[in-house]
Order: sequence, then C-alpha cells, then structure tokens
Amino acid sequence: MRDSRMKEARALPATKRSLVLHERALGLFPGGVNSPVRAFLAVGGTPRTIASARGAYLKDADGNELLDYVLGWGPMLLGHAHPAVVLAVERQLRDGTLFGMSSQLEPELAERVRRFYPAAERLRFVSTGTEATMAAIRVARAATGRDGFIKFDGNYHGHADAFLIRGGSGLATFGVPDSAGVPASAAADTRVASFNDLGSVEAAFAREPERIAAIIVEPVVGNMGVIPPKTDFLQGLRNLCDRYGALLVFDEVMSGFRVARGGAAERYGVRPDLVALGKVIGGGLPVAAFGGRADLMGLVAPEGPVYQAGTYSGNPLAMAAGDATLAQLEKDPAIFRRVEGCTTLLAAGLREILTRRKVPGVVNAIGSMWTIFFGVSEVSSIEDARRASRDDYARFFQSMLERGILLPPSACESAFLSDAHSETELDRTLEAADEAIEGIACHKDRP
Ligand code: KE4
Repeated sequence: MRDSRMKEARALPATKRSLVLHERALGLFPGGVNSPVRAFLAVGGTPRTIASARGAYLKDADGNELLDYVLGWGPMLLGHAHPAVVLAVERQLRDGTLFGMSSQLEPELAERVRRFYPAAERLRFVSTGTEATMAAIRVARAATGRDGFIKFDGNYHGHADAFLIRGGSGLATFGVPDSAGVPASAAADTRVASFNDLGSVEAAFAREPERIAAIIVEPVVGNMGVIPPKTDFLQGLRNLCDRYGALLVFDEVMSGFRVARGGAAERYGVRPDLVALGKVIGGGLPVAAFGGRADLMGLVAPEGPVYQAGTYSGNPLAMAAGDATLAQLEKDPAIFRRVEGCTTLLAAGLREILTRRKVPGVVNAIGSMWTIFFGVSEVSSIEDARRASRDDYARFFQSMLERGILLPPSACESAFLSDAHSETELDRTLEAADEAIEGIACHKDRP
C-alpha cells in the first residue's frame, strides 16, 4: 500500500505555463476553451495547452511530452505531423490557401474517399462534421418529403439544433443531454430511440409511419465511449428504413477509417443511403463530407433544390492534408491492420490488469477506437455506459496523465491509436495503467 502511494506521490509534471495560459483564456473564451471537452471539467486538473505534436506524442506548453490517445479526436490516424502530410501542405501553402473557386485536389480527394467508401457515390466537401450531418438530414427530408428523423440517445452528430437532444460527447459529459437555446420548434421533429434496441426504433416508426424521413446513427458509437452495434442491429435499421420508406444515414465522422478502412459500412456489410464523413479525411485540417446515393446527392444545389454552401468547403490547404493522408492509406493499406492490431493488444493488456487488480471494469475496442469503463462488467447500451464510474475514470485519467499519457478528458469519448503508436508506446501505457489501476484498487480498499 505504502509503496503504491509512494509511486503516486511522484513529482507531478510542471503545468505552470498551461495554468497561466488557461487563466488568460478564461477571460477570452467560455470555459477558457474553444470546444467544451478540452476544459477537463469532467476529470479535473489543469487543462493542458499544447505547443507541438509529432508522431504519437504531444508537447505541452511546459515542455511535458505526452503520449497521445486523443489524436485530435480521431483525425490523426497517421500520427501527428506525418512527413507526407507536412510536405503536401507546405507545397500547397506556397500556391495559395483559398481561391473561392474549385481547386485541383477536390476531385482527387473525392475519388480517394469514394474508393474507400463506395456508398458515397457522389459527395460534397464541407468543413465540419456538424455541417455534414445537418446537410445529410436536409437531403433526406427533401427526398422523402417528411420532416421527422430518428437519432439515438447518447449519439452525437455535432451541434446543430435538431441533434442536441439526448446527445453524447460533451453533452453527456456535462450531464446536459439537451442544450439550452434550442427552441422546442427545432427539436419538434427529432425522435430518440435506444442504441442496440431495434424494438425502440420500430416503435418510433409505428407511431408515425409517414413522418420519419431518416434514421441517423453512429454505427459504432464513439460519443458515449465505444459501444459496438449488436449483431444484426445495423441490418435491422436498414430493413426498417426500407419497410417504412425512410433513408438510412450513417454518421461515420468518427468511425470512418477507424473501425475498418471502409468504416462500419464495410465492417458490417450494411450500405447506408447517405453518410457523413470527417476527421481522418482531413488529416488534421478541417475537412468533412456528406455523400451517398447519386440520385439523392443530385438534389443538392446547384443541381437540385436542397441548398447547402460553405466558404471553406474544399479548401485547397485542407484538401492537400486530406489527399496526402488518404494517399498514404492507399499506398500502405497494412496501416489498418497494424493500428487495429495494436489496439487489440492494448485492450487485452488493460483487461488483464483489471482482472489481476480485481477492479471491476470493461474495455470496448473496435478497429482503432477504444474505451475503458470502470465499475461495470459490460457496456453494450447507452444505459450501461451511463452506469460506469465517472469518478474512477477521472482517477485513471489523472494517474495516466501524471505518467505522461493523455487520454480523452471524458468517459463519454473514444480513445484512438495511430500508426505512430508502436510496441514501445503500448508497453509504456500498460505499465502506467497497471500503477493507475492499482491506485484505483487501493482507493476502493480505503475505509
Ligand atoms: P465537428 O462539427 O466537431 O467537426 O463534428 C461533429 C461530429 C459529428 N459526428 C460525430 C460522430 C462526431 O464524433 C463529431 C465530433 N466529435 C467530437 C468528439 N466526440 C469532436 C471533439 C469536440 O467536440 O471537441
């Protein structure tokens, strides 16, 4: 017991500069951050300001090196500052960053996206996942002439009004599943079902068979921690959409390129009518996309009546980063096997520690996404995830951060791996996790 406390008492890394920067930021930005989850409110401690990143590592403003499992919330599949991406962006930088007209790399990247994700027969680039999901639902409403749509409790699709109902990610992190400022009228057409519960979806359709335009789903949930779909759940959604004349929208902003090279559509063999993509396709710069059946995308302006636009859509610099990233993934497809293999090893190692340390918990991992949940034996629903111990996760987060390992600062998020994470990083992570989980066990033993 004493020994473990001694270990825990090791000098905490300096965070003075992060603290000073955060205090300055508090006077400028709500919560001192430009996206809520970065404020560390769910886990406590000083939010870290990052100065640089390379490979699997970040360097914070105090010079602490952090082994990174946030990876920009998913985009950095190759690792930070990958040479091919840096070179491509540097080259484009010199040729200009924004033309207000189409640029050469847009079709290049779109064709690469389509080779990975054939269900995106045609697509449109936007800058954020929020825009992509918003537009996908707008297309579905136009195509069906219906207004309602079904989302799932705990799923997060960005911060458009109609989605901020029982949302995951930061909404669930702060226990405010519904946001203030969203008028009832904006949410009037949102129906909420339970993930992995086909009965709840069928009931929603049965109540309003003519009103539901679409189902939108994170086919592998990442925004309540990782929750894979049960067998036949996604096919069940496909069948219900076909039966009721609704469209199936996969929000693969996070799961795309993460649960398989072709996302959940490939992994589970279910073809959506529309898809939202993002994160990895921008390689760290702002690129997202909505796409799908050619007949549906033909409804989008200027071809059709569905309006959608964006100043930075197809931005040349972002296209360069995305194109270089997907080019690397096409050149070296073994990346997916390597990163998934490392993730599987990490998850197995964490499970072994939980068992050996007799700390109740479970690790969900799929592709290169993973989450450790404490205090529960299974997480296959949002309700299970909500039962997990947020306090133990916060303890784990802080213990790992003290050992130079950065996990998502919320139990309602997915952690990721990159191709820059090797056996060295795994060994270091498992050694730190063993000490951190021992600390949780000791905490539980305390009267
Ligand atoms: P953005 O608008 O943040 O680019 O994408 C929204 C979005 C849509 N769909 C899914 C499945 C997503 O995970 C996201 C955004 N993911 C969060 C992390 N859970 C972004 C990080 C943040 O909010 O700071």
